[in-house]
Amino acid sequence: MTRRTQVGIAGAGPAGLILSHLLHLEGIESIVLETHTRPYIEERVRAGVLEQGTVELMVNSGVGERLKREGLPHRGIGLRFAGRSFRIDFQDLIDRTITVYAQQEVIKDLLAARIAAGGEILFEAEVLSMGDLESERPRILYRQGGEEHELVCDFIAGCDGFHGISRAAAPEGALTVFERVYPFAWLGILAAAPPSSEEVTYCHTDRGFALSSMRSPELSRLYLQCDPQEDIRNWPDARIWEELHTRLAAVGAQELTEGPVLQKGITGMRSFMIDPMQYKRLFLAGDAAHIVPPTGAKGLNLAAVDVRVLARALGEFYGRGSRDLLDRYSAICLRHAWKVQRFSWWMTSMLHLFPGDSAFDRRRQLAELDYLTGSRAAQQSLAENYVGLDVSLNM
Ligand code: RFL
Ligand code: PHB
Repeated sequence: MTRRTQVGIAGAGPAGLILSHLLHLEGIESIVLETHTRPYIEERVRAGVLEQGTVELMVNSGVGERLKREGLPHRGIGLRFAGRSFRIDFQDLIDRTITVYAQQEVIKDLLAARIAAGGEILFEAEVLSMGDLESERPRILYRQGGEEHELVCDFIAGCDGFHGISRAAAPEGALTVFERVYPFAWLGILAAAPPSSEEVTYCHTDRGFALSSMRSPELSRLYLQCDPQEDIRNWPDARIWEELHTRLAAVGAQELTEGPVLQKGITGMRSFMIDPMQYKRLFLAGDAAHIVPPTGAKGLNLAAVDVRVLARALGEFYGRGSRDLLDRYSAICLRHAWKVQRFSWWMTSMLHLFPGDSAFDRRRQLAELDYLTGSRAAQQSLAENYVGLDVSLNM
């Protein structure tokens, strides 16, 4: 079967769904193709920290009701090192805040809004390839229900994440890749236990990095730095809790509360960028275009920025016939994404134990943390990056 739409979107992650929603508000039609089922993507545990700009985007576009009710506004983060605890108070430093709200809840809210508005999200529809990208009618070949189908569009948005196929649809050599793979991973758990810190808390220790976060007053999200080759079977729950107790310990810190582990997994860490984020009528957004290490809590927020720019550019194209913003899409997004990449790399390198680190390297990290917690200027710099930098449309 051949179908037709204005914008064909590969992937129903945050990038694809926010884009489809914003396009609908601009009166532009789209079809989203998602390889997984709806329950699968609604339960996938991932990010949890929303920048103020992401919250405003959800609220101002009419999908922020539950987020406003159930999201946990946080006015800062915690930092622990050398056995001591510190707070970075964003509200006090820059008068802005972040919100803890699980990525899968963002997905549920967007899906519900799209489906209520008659939007087309095709589940278990796997994108196989893309073609005719140089023409005015690019096409997506996908498989659904055991059969191959074609979607003919004006534009394609590649929102299919890091392991998707859309990046590879651009010809060899069209996109330059910039990459750094880190020599560690995060072992993450979701536990039915009240959070052990009031705010998202980053810990630098001699045994490696740890992070205490949360999803709700009853659910903790905790991470431990581990070897990227680590086998999760080597980490029974008791060992995870013991290691968390050791790494999260600090003077005056709240006691870690244990509870049943509901989910656990290991995620490798990398920085990855492509330039440009566009090939002809294919526009790449979110993790399909860039990956940041999770230490800055940026991935979802970066995806939201990309598609906000893309929706506006497509709005100008269909509304006024102007290609100007579409032509600048990649430059605008990359300028922002590189700053976010820099911040995520900085947080990662300040807080993790790198294999082969010398005593000098460790002392330098501690001096950096000491400087940060002692300088309002340094804290302000962290705060404005963590809460989210403004995006300039002027290039
Ligand atoms: P996604 O979410 O990966 O969505 C891509 C979608 O495309 C589908 N897909 C296909 N569909 C059809 N055909 C194909 N051939 C397809 N191939 C793939 C996939 O099934 C999927 O539904 O990408 P998107 O939309 O760009 O969103 C990016 C975010 O999901 C990601 O950056 C964040 O989760 C990263 N991240 C965090 N970001 C934050 O902003 N704050 C955080 O606190 C945060 N913590 C995290 C994170 C990511 C983590 N993991 C597991 C990678 C913590 C972790 C542990
Ligand atoms: C999370 O709550 O999952 C989380 C918080 C902060 C990060 C990464 C992940 O930097």
